[in-house]
Amino acid sequence: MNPELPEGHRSGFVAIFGRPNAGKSTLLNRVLGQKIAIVTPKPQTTRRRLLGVRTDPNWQMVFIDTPGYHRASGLLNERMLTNALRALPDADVVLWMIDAGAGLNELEVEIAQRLPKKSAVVMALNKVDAVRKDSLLPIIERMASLAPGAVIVPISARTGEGFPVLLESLENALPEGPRYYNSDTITDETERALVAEFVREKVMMQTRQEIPYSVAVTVDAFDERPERNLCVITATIHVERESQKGILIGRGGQMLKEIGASARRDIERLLDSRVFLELFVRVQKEWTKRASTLKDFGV
Ligand SMILES: Nc1nc2c(ncn2[C@@H]2O[C@H](COP(=O)(O)OP(=O)(O)OP(=O)(O)O)[C@@H](O)[C@H]2O)c(=O)[nH]1
Ligand SMILES: [Mg+2]
Repeated sequence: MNPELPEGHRSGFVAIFGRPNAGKSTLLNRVLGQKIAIVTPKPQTTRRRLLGVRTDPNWQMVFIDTPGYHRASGLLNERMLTNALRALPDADVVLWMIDAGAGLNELEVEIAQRLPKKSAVVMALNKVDAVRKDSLLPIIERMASLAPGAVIVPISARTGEGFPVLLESLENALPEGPRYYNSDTITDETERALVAEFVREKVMMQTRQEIPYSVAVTVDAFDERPERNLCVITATIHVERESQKGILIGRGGQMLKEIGASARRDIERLLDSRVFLELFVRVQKEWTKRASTLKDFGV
């Protein structure tokens, strides 16, 4: 253990687990006080595990944001479910998020049985800002019966309501341990990988139906020019069909221009630099159905 750490220093891995759209990635960004995880109103936004670290003088929490659990069909969805479940065995604490507007059903009963026995469970009842307070009690009772002994905290990841209580509950659930990461580490993701995700977020926001789920983004060039406070980035948006490419580019390139402009704003904040972002669209037939392309696209 690092000798400068206070006695009783706590640390551990916190797996953020829940259905698609429960607000897991919103919570991760709140934990970190900055955006690294993409968030959209559409379910199944997060495709793979994403690590975020928060360090306090007395503790360090290593959060793993995961894809939402669901009944998977299709290779991409199955891979996303596997990515979520794989985070569980390593978790000291499972932070199970329930959307107060959606409640829980048989799927949660099944999930409760899959939780690792050795992990502590903290349940967050999220989006309490969006529902009537008197609808919460029945859900809390069901949550308590699903995971006896779990701490239950009503929160709003969006407004921050209840968040300090949640953080304290997580701290109490951590075992004693060392710092696993430097105190200034926020994530182990590369800037390139975060940039690709930020572009994918804007594509998901701007498109409908199957297109949000048919898109992968790769960063082809990432050229930092600190003397000009500029970063020149080229990225490709991969789609499955020619028709999707047409929609993404839009009339006179308008759609692609809007995606680029909103992604650039987020990327500039992330890199704290001016950004020149050039986007291309490319058809990769049936990439969501092939293991090799899923691997190329980091899913
Ligand atoms: N009203 C309200 N909306 C929220 C809250 N937390 C998240 N949201 C919204 O819920 C939607 C989904 O949020 P995400 O953070 O992407 O959810 P997620 O659990 O990561 O979803 P997946 O990655 O698809 O599994 C977004 O539109 C968020 O803005 C909350 O506390 N209150
Ligand atoms: Mg997410």
